Amino acid sequence: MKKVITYGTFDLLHWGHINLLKRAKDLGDYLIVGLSADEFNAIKHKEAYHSYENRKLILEAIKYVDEVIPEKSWDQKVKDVVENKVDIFVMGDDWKGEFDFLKDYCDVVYLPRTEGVSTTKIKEDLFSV
Ligand code: C2G
Repeated sequence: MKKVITYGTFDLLHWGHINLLKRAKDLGDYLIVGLSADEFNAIKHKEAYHSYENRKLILEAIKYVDEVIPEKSWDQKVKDVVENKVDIFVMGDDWKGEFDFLKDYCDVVYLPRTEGVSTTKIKEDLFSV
C-alpha cells in the first residue's frame, strides 16, 4: 500500500483544496492529512475561521482522505513520515523547495496550486460585500 501525506489548514474548504487532495490521493492508495491545529495556526500567523475539530470533521468526510492527524509544529514531518511509513510527501508548489529535507525519507512532490481561489480571497470578497 502506497501511503501519501500532506499538511495544511484547510479552512473554509474550497475546490483548490479538493484539487490538491484528489491529486495527492491519485499518487498512492492511502492519504494522511496533517491538519494544522489551532495553536499551530497561530505560529503560522494564520487564524482559521473553523476550529480544528470542525476542520477535521469536514476533511474526514472527503472520499480522498483516509486519515487526519494533528499538525502541531514545523518539526514533526520526519517523525510522521517515518512512523506512518509514508512513501510520498505532497504539498502545493507555493511551498516548492521548503520540504526537500524529506527526500531522505520519502518522495517529495509539489503540485501546481489551483489558480483563482484561496481562503484569503474568499474572506476578502465576503468582507467587501
Ligand atoms: N492549495 C492549492 N490551491 C489553492 C489553495 C491551496 O493547491 N488555491 C494547497 C496548498 O498549496 C496546500 C494545501 O492546499 O498544499 C492546503 O492549503 P492551506 O490550508 O493554505 O495550507 P498552508 O496554510 O499553506 O499550510 O506544514 C505545511 C503547512 O501546514 C501548510
